[in-house]
Amino acid sequence: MKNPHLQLMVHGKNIGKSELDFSQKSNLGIRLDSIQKLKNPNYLFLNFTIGANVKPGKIVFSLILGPTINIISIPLNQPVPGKGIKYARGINSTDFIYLLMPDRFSNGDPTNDHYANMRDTVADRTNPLARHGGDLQGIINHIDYFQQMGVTALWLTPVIENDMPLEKEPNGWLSGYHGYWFTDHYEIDKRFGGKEAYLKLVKAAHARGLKIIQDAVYNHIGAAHWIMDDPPSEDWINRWPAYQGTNHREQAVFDIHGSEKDKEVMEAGWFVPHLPDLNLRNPFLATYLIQQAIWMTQEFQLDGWRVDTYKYCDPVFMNNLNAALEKEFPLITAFGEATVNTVAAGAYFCRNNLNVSWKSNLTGILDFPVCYAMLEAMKKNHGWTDGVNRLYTTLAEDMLYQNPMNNCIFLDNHDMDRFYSVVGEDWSSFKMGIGLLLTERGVPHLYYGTEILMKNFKNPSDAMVREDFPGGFEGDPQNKFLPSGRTDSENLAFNYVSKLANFRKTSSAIGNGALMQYIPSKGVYVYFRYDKHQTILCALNSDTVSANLNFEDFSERTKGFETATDIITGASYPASEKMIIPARSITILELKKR
Ligand SMILES: [Ca+2]
Ligand SMILES: [Ca+2]
Repeated sequence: MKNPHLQLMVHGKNIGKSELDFSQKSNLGIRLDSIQKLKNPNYLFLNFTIGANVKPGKIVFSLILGPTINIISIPLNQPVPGKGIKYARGINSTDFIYLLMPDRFSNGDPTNDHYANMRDTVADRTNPLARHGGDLQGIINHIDYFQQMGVTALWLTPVIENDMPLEKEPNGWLSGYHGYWFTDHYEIDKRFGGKEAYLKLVKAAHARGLKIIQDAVYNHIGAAHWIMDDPPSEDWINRWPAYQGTNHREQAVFDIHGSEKDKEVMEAGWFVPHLPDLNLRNPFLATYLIQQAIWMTQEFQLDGWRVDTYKYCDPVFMNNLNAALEKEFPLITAFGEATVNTVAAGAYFCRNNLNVSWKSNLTGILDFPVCYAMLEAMKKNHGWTDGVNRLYTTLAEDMLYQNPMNNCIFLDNHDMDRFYSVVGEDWSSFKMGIGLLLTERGVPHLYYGTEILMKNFKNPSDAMVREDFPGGFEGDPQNKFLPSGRTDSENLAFNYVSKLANFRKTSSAIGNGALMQYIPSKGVYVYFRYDKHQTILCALNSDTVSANLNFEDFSERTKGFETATDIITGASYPASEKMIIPARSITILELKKR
């Protein structure tokens, strides 16, 4: 590894009082730099330097405590070949991401649905808030489906162990089916199939050209995390005299007029009472998490990261983590979940062109401002800054990002009302949304089920937008993975997504080209994606009357082209004439010189 340092945290009753013997011959080339002890006698931190010529093998040492001798042996594996570049390839704007929740997608192995020795022993599909039994084998079983759809990367909600109890709360049940409540950072949840199934999934996905994005949470842990039973020191957790929730106001982090108090509450206040907030300024904890991220990336040959609750994390820690990953894996990317309403706020949390005292080094963000703007383009009448003009004005502020192409764009996710419901189950709006998603700048992600018109609002709870994929579970009356199991309109939706996504896969202009957008006129928004090989014209008519598209109005980009081919229908039009863009539609054309 490029970083030769390794910190081992040893945990055991009074282990901090033991004597260390590190004289074993197998440790040749491994230097023990220091031993650190804390007030809590149950921990010992050992700092090693792994010499450049050390052979794969083991780090072996003994801890002698009275009459007891503990011999500890830590495997030191050969690094994965490829110098951190042949794998960990990163996610970029040529990719099309499919976001899914393993518990809700497909149950490929009913033998792992529940374990008697875990806190939550329930797998019950009749309870929307309980675990349902979906797993990694279920995902492996549907790689064909992703490929048909034109997906190039899978983002799974977290796969780390969530050994949290199923609890009855006044507002319903609480269970860790979604994966965001870690209880052991070094375990893959065995109800998903454990490490073996995860390795199998990565291997199967890579063999078919699909990348894997892991979902990380650094802001908090589940209250049942093993560290909570015996914290190395009290300050691993942000503690308050009485419960203090975060204020959720990202402004408090960057506001030049803001107070330290508000900032402290934002970053160190808890997300909810059952998720202890991690003190990422503690150097031992920071090293623990950074080493875990490096280990995961290599062990499972991950391609990219998505980071949950990014804006609530200590920014210095996040920069150190991003830099440490990039040092080992130069192509790796991460996009942070920063739920913000403005471009300036989004830019603050990733690589930006802002003149600010602290600069983030994050590759990109989940682009909420563009998401909200795309939804408004379909839902709201156009006004000076409303409707489709909001999308135009939002993208016009891309100057604040170092590279807006690194941002991830989307129509909904597991924390939002489902897109098809948001647009009133309107087929025209659906096509406009998918058309925008797959042609606008950035890395698009689709939330599972959108392609088969899954719907719902988050009422009464998030579980309503996290329903099981029909056909993913034994005994499902329909199998919507197959055309025969889908209704006509579901097939139309799937085929529309698939057609555009597969076109996008081969389109250099959409994958890597520039964006040029024109000021919308009467609700018609025309933009181009282009590079020296290809020019794509997109015309979104958000109005309720049809409009004329005159190619000459956009001569900066249309000059020299003779035909325009609709990439959905295949029909060609002369680029010398006007074209009709029907009301409430998007037309996507490839311009050609005959
Ligand atoms: Ca299962
Ligand atoms: Ca926090």
